[in-house]
Amino acid sequence: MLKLLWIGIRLAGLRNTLAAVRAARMRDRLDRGIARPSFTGAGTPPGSLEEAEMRSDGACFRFTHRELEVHFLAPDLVRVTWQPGLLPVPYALADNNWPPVEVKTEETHEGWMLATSELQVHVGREGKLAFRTPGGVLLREEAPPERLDGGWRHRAFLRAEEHIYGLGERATGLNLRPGEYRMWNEDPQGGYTPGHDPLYLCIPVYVGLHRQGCYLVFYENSFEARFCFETAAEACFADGALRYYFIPGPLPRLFERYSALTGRPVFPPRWVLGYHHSRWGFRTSAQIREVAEGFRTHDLPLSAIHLDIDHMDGYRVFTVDPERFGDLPDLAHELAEHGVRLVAIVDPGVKRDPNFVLFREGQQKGYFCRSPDGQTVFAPVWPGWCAFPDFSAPEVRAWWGEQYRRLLTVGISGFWHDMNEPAAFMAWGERTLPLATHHAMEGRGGDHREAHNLYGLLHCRAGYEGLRRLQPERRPFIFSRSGWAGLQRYAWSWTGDTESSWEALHRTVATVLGLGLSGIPGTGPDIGGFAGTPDAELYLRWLQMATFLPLFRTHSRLDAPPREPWTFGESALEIARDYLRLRYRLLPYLYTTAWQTARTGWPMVRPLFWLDPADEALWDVDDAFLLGDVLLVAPVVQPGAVCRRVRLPKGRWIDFWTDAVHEGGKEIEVEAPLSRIPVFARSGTVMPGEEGGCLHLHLYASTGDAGQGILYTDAGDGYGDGRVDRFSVTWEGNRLDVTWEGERSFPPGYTSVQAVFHGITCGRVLVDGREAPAKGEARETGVFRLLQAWVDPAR
Ligand code: MIG
Repeated sequence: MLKLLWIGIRLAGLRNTLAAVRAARMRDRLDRGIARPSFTGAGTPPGSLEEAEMRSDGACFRFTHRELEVHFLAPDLVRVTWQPGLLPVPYALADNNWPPVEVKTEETHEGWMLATSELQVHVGREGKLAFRTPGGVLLREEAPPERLDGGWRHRAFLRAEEHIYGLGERATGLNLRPGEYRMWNEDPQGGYTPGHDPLYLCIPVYVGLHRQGCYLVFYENSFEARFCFETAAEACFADGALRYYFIPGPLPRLFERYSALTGRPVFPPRWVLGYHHSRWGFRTSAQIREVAEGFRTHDLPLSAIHLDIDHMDGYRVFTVDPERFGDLPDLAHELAEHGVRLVAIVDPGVKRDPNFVLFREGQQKGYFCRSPDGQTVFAPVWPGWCAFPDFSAPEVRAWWGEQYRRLLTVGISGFWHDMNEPAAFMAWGERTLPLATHHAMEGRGGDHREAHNLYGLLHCRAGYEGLRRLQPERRPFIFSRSGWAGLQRYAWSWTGDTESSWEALHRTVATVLGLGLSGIPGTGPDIGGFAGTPDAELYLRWLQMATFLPLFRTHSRLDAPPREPWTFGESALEIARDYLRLRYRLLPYLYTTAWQTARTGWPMVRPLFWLDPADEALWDVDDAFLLGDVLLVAPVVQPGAVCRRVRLPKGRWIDFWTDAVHEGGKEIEVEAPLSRIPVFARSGTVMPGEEGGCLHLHLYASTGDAGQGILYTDAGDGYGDGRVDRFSVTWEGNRLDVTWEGERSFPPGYTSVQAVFHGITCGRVLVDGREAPAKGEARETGVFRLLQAWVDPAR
């Protein structure tokens, strides 16, 4: 406690610490009448089914004490609504016109059955629900929901072997069962250790995986909730209607559906996939110049430098300190010449300062959140006392979105949304706005109990929509600390204030995978950990892992020593350089994967069981992941380790470094000296890479393994046409055939093509019937229709 206070004072300053005491007192006064949900005690069941009314897309059922609506949006997507209770404002949902669904209804022994071509929903006479496949296989069975004082308790039976994944951002293991979790976006302030719950980005969505199949459940209810997975899955909500969606597997289909419902992920501009360098504490533009120059002199590629709160004028959002960053437009220009962008932080709190235009305007127009008596709610954050825009009003979102213009005009290219849980300094209790705070909720009205978990989502929506209007020819890049279901439509995220420890490095894998399985595909950690000082080994292991994650960014806390790649000594610098360069060689593959994600909702980073859900040995793997369709990455998460064991899914896997071929479906041990992170490529794939304007087609194909590859290219930004090149790998005896379907010209940005063979040694190689010249291990091929390679039996 004392230690926390000390960290608070050191980071936030004495004035803010004192303000935090006053703020907590005021909050306590405002919230006096509001009971905290306890989620315990007996609830009341729905009673008995009294009336059933069939409708075109489902049915309505009246129970003694409740109403139930079952509504199919698609044959494999059903919405269930238990009332009474306030219906949600559909912030989580994408705009969709679902075509009518053919639903067969039938009265049964137990109650009613509603069936589509993909799913059966059974409704029992006491309010039990069961979800089955068309063949009758039971996917999930639910007890009648219980009504708690204003809220709900919802229980589903879990199979003995059933695993649970999701719930947004969690610092616990990959499989959430057994465990208890809170839904309440929270800033752990200063740093969090593995096991901490909740974190910044909670989403009431999870995937259940068992021997009969898998499914996804999404509760569209933003009130505080508690989830518990023991023998049963229990979800308790503090208020609102009990509305949820059920989607049956398999996994890829399930994420296509979920992202059709809540929106496809954004496709960021290509530069976002490069390396980002950040630190809390870059205090002047001179310092930024120096860092950028350091990257150049040390021959390290760099795509973006981030400006934390230090760049602002007294922490006033959307401003730039005239003394320390007065030449920001020049700086942006200089950096742009070297291909480096600037990203600036945007906190939602607006400093209470009558001389600050944004504050005055917000006050005049009534755009800030208010208490029930109509007073603006203030709470301390970095700038001191702040007011908080009510993003649940469209006119406030429009106004906020307009403000990004100020940053665009000084040369900022990307936006970093922090503190949007929303977080506030409170000496005790919840570190956010008072629960009594009023929110517009699109005119319907609501309080902070309902709006809290939506705040980050709507902050990002305001930013995204503003940027779309301000520069319609560009794809916005926002990454956000908080959010809710649907955040993926507007932003990426990062995993917040991780501690600098081996355990936190390990946990990050599960956190990133869990976010992907919650529909948030673009994320990554602060390389090296936010709070603390990694040694060279921990830093390098973290960097190696993040090379294969969507967001590749180093960042650290104000009190951490500099963490530029050259601060760890010469040999560490060399290794770091190799990985930074590797990242850029992988860009075509990363970009294609991000594009695929934007179309399908599949996570960019996937758990190993994605490839073989029947292999139960993969269900708990939380120290390895798949990146896209080709790569399997097994980071080293132990100090001093020079080798590690890796469980490979079925099929053959080709070592990324040595080209050694491994039989999958079992565990292997591989070398992992400090310079090497174990990585494997799935045999029977084509992975696009690049170097110096040359497109590299990495053919990972051990004899007999067939499959596909894909390459997406476009201008790298904007909404113009893109081009898709598809590759397929087949075998005729010992002849490998690769066909290329796409346009008959070089993809934009490339002037030559090389094929690189992995897992086989080829003798003769014909490209559209002509001998292809060897270029080291590779072959110069140009654009081709058909490549034929004969495996050299002598080698
Ligand atoms: O209360 O802007 O997670 O990345 O450096 C801390 C300062 C506020 C928290 C973010 C962190 C950022 C820091 N912010």
